[in-house]
Amino acid sequence: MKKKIIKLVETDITTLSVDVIVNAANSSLLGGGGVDGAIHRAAGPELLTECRTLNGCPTSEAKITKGYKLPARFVIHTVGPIWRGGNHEETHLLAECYRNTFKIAQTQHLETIAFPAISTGAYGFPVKVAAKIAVRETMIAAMQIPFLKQVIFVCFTPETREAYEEALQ
Ligand code: AR6
Repeated sequence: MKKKIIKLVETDITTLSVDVIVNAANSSLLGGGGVDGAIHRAAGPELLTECRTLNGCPTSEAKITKGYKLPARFVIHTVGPIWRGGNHEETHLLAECYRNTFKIAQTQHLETIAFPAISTGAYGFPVKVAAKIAVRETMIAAMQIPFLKQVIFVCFTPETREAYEEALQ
């Protein structure tokens, strides 16, 4: 059953030894607060140096870099939508973040991937809606990518964990 590849963990995403961790970045790709800040701190300054060569990233798209000092081999940086009430294509744009991230993972043959709850912090996206999108897009990706072994959803708050548990039911 494909659902089995999904795992929920409550930890700092920068501690995970997976093929790739996903960064909830902003369109500059030059760092910020939240999970973005934590990833840049843990990866070290070489990550910022590589990010500077990427010329930013539009909302809903994704770009890959090396992981540098992280235990993860790579980082896929994606830019989630800012929640503006729900009538500005937010759900579509967030789904695209997951799709574009999985596209890169497939091209690079990455088998284990860890996601933060993209857009649900500083960008204000309701976590219950976001968790449903994350789970739905992961189930679709799991059917399309035969070598995908594990998708970890990092639940940094108890509310986030509850939202993912509900979405998985
Ligand atoms: N590990 C895992 N999850 C984390 C960590 C961590 N170390 N730290 C925070 N979270 P946010 P956004 C969770 O705000 O909403 C940045 O400044 C957090 O609890 O990091 O997409 C960027 O540069 C929440 O559940 O990302 C952008 O400007 C989730 O990660 C902007 O924030 C996402 O919260 C992006 O906002």
